[in-house]
Amino acid sequence: GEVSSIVDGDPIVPLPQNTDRRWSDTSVYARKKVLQFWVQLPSGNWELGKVLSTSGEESVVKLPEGNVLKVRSETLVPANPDILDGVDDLMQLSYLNEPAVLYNLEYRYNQDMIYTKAGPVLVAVNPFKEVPLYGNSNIEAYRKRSNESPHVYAIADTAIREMIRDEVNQSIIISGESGAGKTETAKIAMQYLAALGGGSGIEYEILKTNPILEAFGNAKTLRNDNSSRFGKLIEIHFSETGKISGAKVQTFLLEKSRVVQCAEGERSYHIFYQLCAGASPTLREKLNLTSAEEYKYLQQSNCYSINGVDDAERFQAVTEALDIVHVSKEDQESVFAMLAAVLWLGNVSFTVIDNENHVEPKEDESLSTVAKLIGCKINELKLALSKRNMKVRNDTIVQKLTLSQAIDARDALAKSIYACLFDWLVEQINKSLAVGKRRTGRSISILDIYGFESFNKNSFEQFCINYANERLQQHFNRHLFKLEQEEYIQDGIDWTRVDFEDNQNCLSLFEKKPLGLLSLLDEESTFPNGTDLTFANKLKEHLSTNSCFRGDRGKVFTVSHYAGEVTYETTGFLEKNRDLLHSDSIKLLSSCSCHLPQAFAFSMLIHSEKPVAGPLYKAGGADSQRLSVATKFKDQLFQLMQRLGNTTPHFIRCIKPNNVQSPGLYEQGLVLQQLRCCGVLEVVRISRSGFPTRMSHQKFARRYGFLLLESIATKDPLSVSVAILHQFNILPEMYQVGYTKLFFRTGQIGVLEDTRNRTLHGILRLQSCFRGHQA
Ligand code: AOV
Ligand code: MG
Repeated sequence: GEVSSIVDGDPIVPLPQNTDRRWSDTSVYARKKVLQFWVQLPSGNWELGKVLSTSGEESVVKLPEGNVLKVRSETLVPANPDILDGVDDLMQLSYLNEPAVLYNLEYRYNQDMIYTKAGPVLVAVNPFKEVPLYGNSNIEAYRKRSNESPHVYAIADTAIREMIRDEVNQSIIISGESGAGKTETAKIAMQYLAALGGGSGIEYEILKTNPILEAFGNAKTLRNDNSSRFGKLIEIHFSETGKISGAKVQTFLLEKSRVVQCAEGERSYHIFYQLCAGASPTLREKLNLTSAEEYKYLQQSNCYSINGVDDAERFQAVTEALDIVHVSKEDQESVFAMLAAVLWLGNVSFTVIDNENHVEPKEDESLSTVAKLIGCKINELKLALSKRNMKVRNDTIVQKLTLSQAIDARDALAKSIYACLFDWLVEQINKSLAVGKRRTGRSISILDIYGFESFNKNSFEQFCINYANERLQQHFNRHLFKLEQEEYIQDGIDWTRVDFEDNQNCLSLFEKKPLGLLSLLDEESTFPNGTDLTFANKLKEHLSTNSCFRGDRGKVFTVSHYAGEVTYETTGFLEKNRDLLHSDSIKLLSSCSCHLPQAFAFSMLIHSEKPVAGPLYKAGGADSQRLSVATKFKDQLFQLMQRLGNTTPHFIRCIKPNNVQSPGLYEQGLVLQQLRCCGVLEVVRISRSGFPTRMSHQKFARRYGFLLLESIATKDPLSVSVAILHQFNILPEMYQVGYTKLFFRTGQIGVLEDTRNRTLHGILRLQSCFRGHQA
C-alpha cells in the first residue's frame, strides 16, 4: 500500500533460525538510511533513539529525554517511520521486529484501541477497564461493515459470513494466559452472534448461560478475580436462514479441589459467597445458612470478598438467569441445598474413638444439617464418613477410618457433590438450549479454555491445564504454519520453507504409551503401593531422555512447555488422578430422599467405565474400574480437537499487559513474552510474505465468472479464473496460480468481492424495478 512505499527496499527482517538473535540482526540496515532505532535499555525496555555517530562496532545514540548512550551497533533495531504509528494490522509494519510490534500495540492500547490484527490472528490486549467499543451501535457498525477496525465483532462477523458462504462450521478459538481476557472475549463474541437474533428468545437464553457458569465455575485467584476453573466450548447453531436455532455447552475438567481447599487470598467458587450473601431469609432458614465466615471450607483462604463485586446482587442475577434457562424454582432450591450441604460438610469434625486413631463424626449441627439437606439419616451419613466396606474375596469386611482417611472421605464427598452439581446444571442448560429436531444448519463454536498456568507451586490441575494448552497450541501451529506451507507446496507454488517451533516433542512427552507422563501417572495410580514419590521416581527413570523433561530432586519435575518451563510437584497427583469416591459414599447418595443426590449417584455409576457386576451398589470393587481423571481429560481433549479439526478456525490471542489487573499499565517484558510464546510474530511474517487467501479454480470461476465482460470460448475453470484476473488487472505479484487453487496476497480478494457485491446489488435493483414495472 501507500505507506509501505515510504521505506524503500526489502521491508521484511530476515529471520535467522536461532531464536535469541532473531530480531537483532541489523546488517541489512547498516547500509540504509533509517532515521530512528530501537535501543534496549538495561531494564529490558526498548526506547527510540537517534544515532549521533558510529565508530567501529559502537554507536552513540540519543534518547528522547536527551540522554546519550553508547551501545554496540549490532544491538540497534530499526524503527518504523512515524506514519506507521499504531497501524491496525501488524502486517503493515515496514520493519517487523519485536520492539516495533510492542510499540505498535502499546500505542494503540494507550488510545483504548485494544484490538490489533496480526495477519489472520486477532490480538486483544486486556484494558482492565470499560472501553467504548461494545454495545448495539458498535455491533450494527460491524454488521454493516461501516467500521472495519479490528474487533472481536469483526471476527464473529467473518465467522458468520464464512459459515454461510462455505457451508462449513466455524470455530473461534480464544487463548492466552490466566487473566488475559479470554472469557470476556468469548462473551463479546457471543453478544455479536446473539444480536443476529433467533426467535423465542433463544439468543437471550444463550447469553444467560454466562452468569450461571461463571457463578459455579469461576473463582477469585491471585491472577484473576474472575478466573475460569473449567474449560468451555459453546456451540451455537444456526438455521439455514442464519438465525440462531440453539446451542450446546461442553465443559472440561472443573477444578474440584478448590471446593475443599484454596490458597491464601483466593476464593472458592463465587456461588458459595453469593448464596451466603444473597439468600432470602426464608431460604436461609430452610438451608440453615449462616455467613461465609462460618464455613471452614471458605475460611482457610481468609478472603471473602472481591473489590467492586456485590455478591448479594450477583446472587439475584444468577437466580434470574436460572429462571431464564428454565431451571424451576424447586430445582433451584435443590441446587442451593446442595451448596449448603457442601459448606456444612466442611464443618463436620471427628472424634477419635480408640487408640488406633479411628474416628467418628461428631454429632453436631453440621452433621445433622448435611443429613437433612441431602435427605438421609444421620446414622447413614455417620457410617459413610467413618467406615468403609471392603471386599476381600467373597467376604465383605468393614474397615474403620482413621482421622485422615475420614477427612479425605468427607472432602471427596463434598467435591463430588459439587462437581456433579456443576455437570447437572450444564445438562439443564443444554436441555433448555437444545436445537430442535429440524437441525439442518451450521454452527459456530467458541472455545474459552483455561490459559497456560505457571505458579510457584504447580500441581495436578496445572499439569492438565498446561497439557490442554499444548494441544491447542499445536492446533494453532498446524493450522497457521504447517497447513499453510503444505498447501503451497502441494499446489506447486514457489515457497521458501519457514521453520517454526513445533511442540510435538512436548506433546509426546505427555501422550506417549507406555512411557509418557499420562501413562506413567495412570499406571502408578493403579498400584496399591504407588505414592507421589514413586511416581516422581518413575518419571525420572523413564523420561529423562526427552528434552522437554527434567527430573528434579524429590517429588519435583520440570516440563519445557511452549510457553515456558513449569516445575510440577507430584504431591497429590495420584489421589487427584484416581479421584476415588468410595462406593459407600455413592451408596449413601443413592439412598437419599432428595432427587439431586440420587441423580448424582446415578451419573457417577453410569460414568464408571464398566458397569458394576452384581448388585448395583456392591460394596468395594467398583472404584478401580473408573477411568482416571487424566485419561478422561485426554479423551475429552482428543474429541475436542477432532471437532475443531472439522471447522474453519478463527484465532484470538488475548494478552495481559500487567500482572496487577490495572488499567493503563503496559509492561513490555510481560507482553513480549506472551507474544513470543503464542507465535504471533511468526504468523505475521508468514502471512505477509505468503498468500493467505486462496480459492479453488472452480469456486473462483463460479463466484466471479459472471463479472467477465467478454465471454470466453472455454468453460474450463482455470481459464475463466485467469481471464477474470486479467480483466481486473490484478498484478502478477499479487497472486499465484496453483494446480488446484488460486493464491492471493492479503487484501486482493476484497477488491473482487466489492465489485461482485456492487454488481449483484445492481442486478437486484434492476430486477425489482422490472417487477415493479410489470405490476
Ligand atoms: P481469562 O478468562 O483470560 O482468565 P478474563 O476474561 O476473566 O480472563 O478477564 C479478566 C478480567 O479482565 C475481567 O474480569 C475484566 O475485568 C478484564 N477484562 C478482560 N477483557 C476485557 C475487556 N474487553 N473490557 C474490559 N475489561 C476486560 V482465566 O479464566 O483466569 O485463564 O482462568
Ligand atoms: Mg476465563
